[in-house]
Amino acid sequence: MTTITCVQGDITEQHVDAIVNAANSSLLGGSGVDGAIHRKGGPDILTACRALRAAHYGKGLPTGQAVATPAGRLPARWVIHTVGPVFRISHGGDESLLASCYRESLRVADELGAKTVAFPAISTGVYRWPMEDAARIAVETVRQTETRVEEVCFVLFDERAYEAFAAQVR
Ligand code: AR6
Repeated sequence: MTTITCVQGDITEQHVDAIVNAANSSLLGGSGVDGAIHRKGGPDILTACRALRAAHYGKGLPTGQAVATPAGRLPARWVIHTVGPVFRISHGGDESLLASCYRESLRVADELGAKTVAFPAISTGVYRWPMEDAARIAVETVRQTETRVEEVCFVLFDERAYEAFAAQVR
C-alpha cells in the first residue's frame, strides 16, 4: 500500500528519495517548477539532462514519459523528469497522457529503488490544466498504480492547489 499525502510548499525543499519535475520535452529547463529545480539543484542536473538527450532523446522526451537524473545540490537523491500534456479542450484534455506522467514516474522510481516520491501538480501552470481536474487525475492514477514506492507526497505551491489535492486525498 502506498501512503498518499499532500502539503503546501516548495518541491525543491523536500527530503525525499525522488522529486518529480514538470519538465518539457527538451529536458533543458524552463520556468515554473522546472526552473526552480535547475536553479536550486545546480548545473549537474542540466549536464545529466544533456547526456540523456544526446544518448536517447535527440527528438525530445515524449509527452507522458519520464526519466531520472541525480538531484545535484537538492536534498532529494534523484529528479524524475516527466513531460505533461498542454491542456487543450478539443483533445478532451489528453487525460491519458497526464495519467501516464504519474504512472511512468512511479515506474522510474521503482527502477531507482526510491521509496518516497514528491510530485508537483504536473501541467497546471504554463500548460494550463484546470487544477481540480488535474488533482483528480493525479490522485486516481497514483491510487491505481502498482508500485513499491511507500509514500507519495503531492507538494502544492499555493493554497488553491493544496485545497484541490487535499479534497481528492481525503
Ligand atoms: N514547488 C512546487 N510546485 C511548484 C513550484 C515549486 N517550487 N513552482 C511552481 N510550482 P509549471 P507545467 C507549481 O508551469 O504546467 C516549464 O517552463 C505551479 O504553481 O511549473 O507542467 C517547463 O519547462 C503549478 O501548479 O509546469 C515546461 O515548459 C505546477 O507547479 C512547462 O513549464 C506546474 O506548473 C511545464 O508546464
